[in-house]
Parts: sequence; structure tokens; C-alpha cells
Amino acid sequence: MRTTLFLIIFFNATLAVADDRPNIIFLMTDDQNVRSLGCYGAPGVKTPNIDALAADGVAFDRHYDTTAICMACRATVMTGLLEYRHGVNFDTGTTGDGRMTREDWEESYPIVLRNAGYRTAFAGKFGFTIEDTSKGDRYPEDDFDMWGGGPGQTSFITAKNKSMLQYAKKYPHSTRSYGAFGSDFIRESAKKNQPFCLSISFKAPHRPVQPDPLFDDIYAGALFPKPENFGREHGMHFSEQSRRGRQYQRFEGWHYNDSYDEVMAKYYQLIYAVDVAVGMIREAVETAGVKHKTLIIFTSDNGYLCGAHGYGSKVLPYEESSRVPLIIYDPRSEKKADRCNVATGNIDLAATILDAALGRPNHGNGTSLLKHYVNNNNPKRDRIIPLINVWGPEQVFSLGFVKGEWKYIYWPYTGDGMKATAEMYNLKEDPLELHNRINDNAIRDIRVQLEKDYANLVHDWTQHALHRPHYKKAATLFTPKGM
Ligand SMILES: [Ca+2]
Repeated sequence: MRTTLFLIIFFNATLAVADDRPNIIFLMTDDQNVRSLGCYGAPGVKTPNIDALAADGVAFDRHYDTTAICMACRATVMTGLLEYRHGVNFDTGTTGDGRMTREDWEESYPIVLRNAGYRTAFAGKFGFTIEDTSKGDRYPEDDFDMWGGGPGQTSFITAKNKSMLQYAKKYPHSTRSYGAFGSDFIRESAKKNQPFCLSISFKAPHRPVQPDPLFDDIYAGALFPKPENFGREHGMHFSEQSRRGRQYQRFEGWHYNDSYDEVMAKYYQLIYAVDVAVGMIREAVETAGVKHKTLIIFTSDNGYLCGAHGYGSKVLPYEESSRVPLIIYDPRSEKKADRCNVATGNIDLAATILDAALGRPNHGNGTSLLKHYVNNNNPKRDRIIPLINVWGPEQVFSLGFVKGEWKYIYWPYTGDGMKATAEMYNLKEDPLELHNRINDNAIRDIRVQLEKDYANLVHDWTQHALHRPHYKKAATLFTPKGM
């Protein structure tokens, strides 16, 4: 008996000393575009802590959310699967909410890491439910060691977020409450000498427009220059289909047209609080003595159009909506450069996390981005990053992709007198997407190649989509006649 006890103590002590696997901190905002961070060149925007993270790590300049909307993106981030593979979106569940299958959830990065001995935590907007036949659909609060997550959109009022009540008095606005939650988890985990994975999904800067009043002075009276592609006159070359969703109405409905500075000041104020929370978390990492072995990843679930081309909100496959910030800081590695210009996708994030923790560089549809940290000169130029929308009115359903310097978008809807159509942009020469090259005969060969790539993507969809009617129907819709 005494020998057994001794062996158990010895074994546990050995494990505690030997486990030098890195910690992971994954931070995700909601509806944050690239033009909202100082480190991405946003004029007049104050984000000192996130800028410092980018200076310490690598900022990715061509990172895309393969579905530019909350729920589907969150399911992709967790699993590394494209939307048609995980089948999670607002329209795809039996109750109006998308549900992830139990099998896919078992392969999500938090579950894989917890099974591998990591201490795990989640706080913020979770964004989808897990299929569980015994209990009905569920949020996975029992699958984490510490849970500050919530259903639906969660609230900016901390007191309304049940799992975050203990932070409500000191941090009445939810954004900084997540900084406090993260700091507590980091401190507790470091004491236990167990590797940890902290995932925080901030509600900010998602609407409603309720920034923390503590920061009301930050942008008082500030003016912000508009991007060169701002306004309706720079969207005339886009498909008619793209104008049939609420994104088109929101240019005026959300007052980008007549109150741009005021609207953007509120948006940036929401992000300023995120920056403060990031500072809290980095300070906790430093004081807990784990800075040398703690990776930090910062990104957003989709971008935000903010008046570009005369549109508001997200969902559409254009740059402001689908391209988002991504910063990776890996203190274990010597970075090669401050920026990475390789096209990457949110399908790659689970693989990146599992690569760092367990040495598994491929997961779902994604591949680890850590290779770009130490060498940013190895782009796989043939790689396709899909851009999917099968949410909202069918008129705005689109399927496209980024490949090398090109973006290709197919709009299948043919009702209301519209014809199916496609768009093509050279993102290197035309990053603001001002010139649709689809009818440019000088580059006909490129168009033919991109059409072949598109056909392959539709073929993959047909072969591998989750068996839900929504995705079967979409595959038919996306198949151009004659393919
Ligand atoms: Ca979002």
C-alpha cells in the first residue's frame, strides 16, 4: 500500500515537473474589421496593447473568415472545418439555431486539449449549441474547467451574464469583465503547474452600440478619414445580388452615409475596451511567470463593412467583411518578420493551436500557421481559402475563394430578372476591390483556371457536406449550368 502511494506521488510529481507544454490564449472579437487597429494602419485609432502584441508577434495581412458571420465562423474556429462540413448556421438547426454534431465537438480544439491534460476555460459569446440527444441541445459549460460563457448574444451588462456575475460589481461593462476572468484563470492555472488553454470571445464591437462609459472621452469629437472605396459610387460594379440583403440598406440605416465620424467613434470605443482587456490579460501572463511559454492568438469572427462600397454589416465576401485581423505571438520562436502576407483562413486556427500544444499541424480543413512564424516565404500559392455565404435571403448566397493574389466570387441567384454572375479581383493590384476583372479578355486564362478551381470547390461541397438539407440545396444552387 505504502509503495503504491509512493509511486502515485512520484508519478504525479514527475508529470508536474515534466509538463512543459505551452499555454494557449485565444482571443476573438465579434465584428471587428482590419481598419480598426493601429497595427493595421487604421488612422486615428488607439489600440496600444493590441499593437504591442503585434509588435511582439506576427500580424497576418491576408487572413479570412471562410464564413463571415458569427455562428458559422465560431463553429469553424473550434473545429477547423468549413461551414458545409460542420453544418452550423442560423438556418440549419431544427429550432432556428445551428447545432454542432457531438462527433465534431469531440474533435474541437478545447476538447482535444482537455483530453490531453490541458486545463481549459471559455468566456463570452459561445455562439452555437452542441447536439445532445439525452438532454436536448446544450452549451458545453461542463466541458471546461472554468466557464464564463453565455447563450445567444450575451450582454454588455455583466450583471446579465449569469456565469460572469462575480465580476459584475467591479466591471459592470462586460468587456473588461472578460479581462478579469482571463487574468484569474491564468493565475490559478500557473499555480497548478498545468498547461492551460484560455478562450475568450468578446461581445465587442458587435451591436448594440453600448460602449463602456468609462472610455467616453477617448474619441470625443474625433474625425476619421474614410477609406477610398467608401460610398455607393464605389459599389456599382458589384453584383445586383449583393444589393438584395440588409447589408445594402445598412449603409444608410446605420448612418455611415451621414454620421460617419460619430458611428465610427462608438465602434472604436467598443474596441478600445477590448484593448484594455488584452492589456489585463498580458499583465496577468507576465506576473504569473508564464510569459515565456504562453502563445497568444488574437482575431475576429468576421469583419465589418462600415460604409465601404456603400454597404454596412458583414456576411458579404468582400474584403472589409471577410478579411480580419490575426495576430499570433509565440514567445518560444524567433520570428522571421513582423508581418505575414500569405492568405490564411479561420480553418487554420484549431490546427495552429493543436500544433503548438501537441505537435499536430493538421486538423479538419486547416493547417498550422506556426510555419509562417519562423518563415514567411513559403506560400502555397495553389491553396484556396473558400468564402461562403448561405445565410439570409437566397439572393445574397455566394460562394467564392481567395487564391494567390486573386479573389473569385460566384452569385448563383437567378430570380427577379437577375442572371447568375461572377466577380474577379486582383487583390495585389486592387486591394480595395474597385475593378471587377471578370470580363477582361487579357486575363482570360486566369479566369478559366479560377472557374476550374470553383468547380472543384463545388465538387468538394457535394462530396463532403454534412447531411443537412440546407447544404444539399446550396450545393445545387452553387453548381453553374454545364458544370
Ligand atoms: Ca460576428
